[in-house]
Amino acid sequence: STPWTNSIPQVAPYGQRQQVPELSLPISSARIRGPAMRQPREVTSFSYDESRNLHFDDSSLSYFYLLQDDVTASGGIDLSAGYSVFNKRDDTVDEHLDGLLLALVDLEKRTGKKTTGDIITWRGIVTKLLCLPYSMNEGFELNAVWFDKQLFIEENLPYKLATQRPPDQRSELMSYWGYKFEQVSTIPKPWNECSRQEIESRSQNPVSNFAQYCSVVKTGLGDVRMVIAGEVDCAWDYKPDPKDNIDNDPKLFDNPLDHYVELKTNRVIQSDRDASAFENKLLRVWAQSFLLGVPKAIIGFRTDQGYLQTFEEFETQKIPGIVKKSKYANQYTKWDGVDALAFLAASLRWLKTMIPRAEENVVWRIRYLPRSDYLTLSKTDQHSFLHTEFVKWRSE
Ligand code: 0WD
Ligand code: CA
Repeated sequence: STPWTNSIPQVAPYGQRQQVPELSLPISSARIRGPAMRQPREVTSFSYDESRNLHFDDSSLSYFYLLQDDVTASGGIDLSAGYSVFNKRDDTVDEHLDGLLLALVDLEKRTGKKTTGDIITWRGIVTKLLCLPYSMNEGFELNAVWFDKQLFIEENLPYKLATQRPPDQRSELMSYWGYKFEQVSTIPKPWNECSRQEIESRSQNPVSNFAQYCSVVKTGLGDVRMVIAGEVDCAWDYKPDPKDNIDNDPKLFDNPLDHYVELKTNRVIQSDRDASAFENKLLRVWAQSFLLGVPKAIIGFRTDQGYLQTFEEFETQKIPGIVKKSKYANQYTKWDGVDALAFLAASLRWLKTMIPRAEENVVWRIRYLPRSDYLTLSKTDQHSFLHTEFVKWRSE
């Protein structure tokens, strides 16, 4: 393996530094070997409805329902159907960490306990760090703030909006195919609670991406504990009722995370090049599912014209091995899950130690410039992005 894998970055705890610390972390040498990922545990969940209102329940959770025969018999399902009536959320609206923080207020009011963890953020942010050693063409900016002895991290949306190239018609359509696939492969209630009518008409309504179901999990890597929230596309069968889990015997525990599924679409694989592109894409699929403890991804394969041809299940834990053994991806593009996790461990520890925890409510900017060798950190004069209701609750 590579020479840097055993080198631990020289990051002294902030308080021990006399000089202004060099606030940068080298991507290619920052590796902490071996810290174990804690098994994620769901602490709560919440839903956005069709009007983007929040509910602290599972109302927007969907359930997988798609038969291979339905896909094959029709000669492929047209994923462009209904594109002209797509109800698309305006993603230039900055929601910060609002949904997650309000769900924590709800949880903490119910249980009377503060949710512990060093870092609180969206799963998508952690995915970016986990994939960074193999996604060095994509820049990003994050904002971070210490509050109530916890480090909150969000995406710096203005940077994203200013740097993303305006989507062309083709990529808009392709992203619609992803949402359409979610619609044709899910039903709003578990199968045994759905009428035939509900099942058969599931793809009749206009597609919308307003409604979302999110799971909030506690997890951790090395000595950094995290609370992360991420969107879960659907449950495979059902979600266990917490009331059925009051028995504290771990052997009897029906873990809600075990039932979750990530949905994705990909072009049908017809060449070695397609296979290698797919294996690169599996990095993100693995990363986002792994972080939340989602055991299964279902990939819908579609033609270049957007016709769904087939779908296939991938076990999250088997994805790194599939890519490692494959002959398609070459040694330069091949990713390694262990190395990606080693970088994540180093970067989380770096953030936790380098952002001065005594300075609460000061916003720090974390930057990765495309193709650069470093993650960097700088102080801003912005005010905290945390929802006022959360701040008020935690200040009581
Ligand atoms: O940096 C992020 N991840 C952001 C997340 C930036 C701004 C907003 N959000 C919100 C999302 O709207 C959602 O409410 O955070 C919540 C959960 O996000 P996540 O699970 O952390 O997001 P990520 O892991 O990046 O993406 C998961 C899915 C995507 O599906 P695919 O299969 O393409 O990975 O969440 C959706 C998207 O469908 N998604 C969004 N939908 C609308 N607007 C957005 C967005 N800004 N970000 C992710
Ligand atoms: Ca998805």
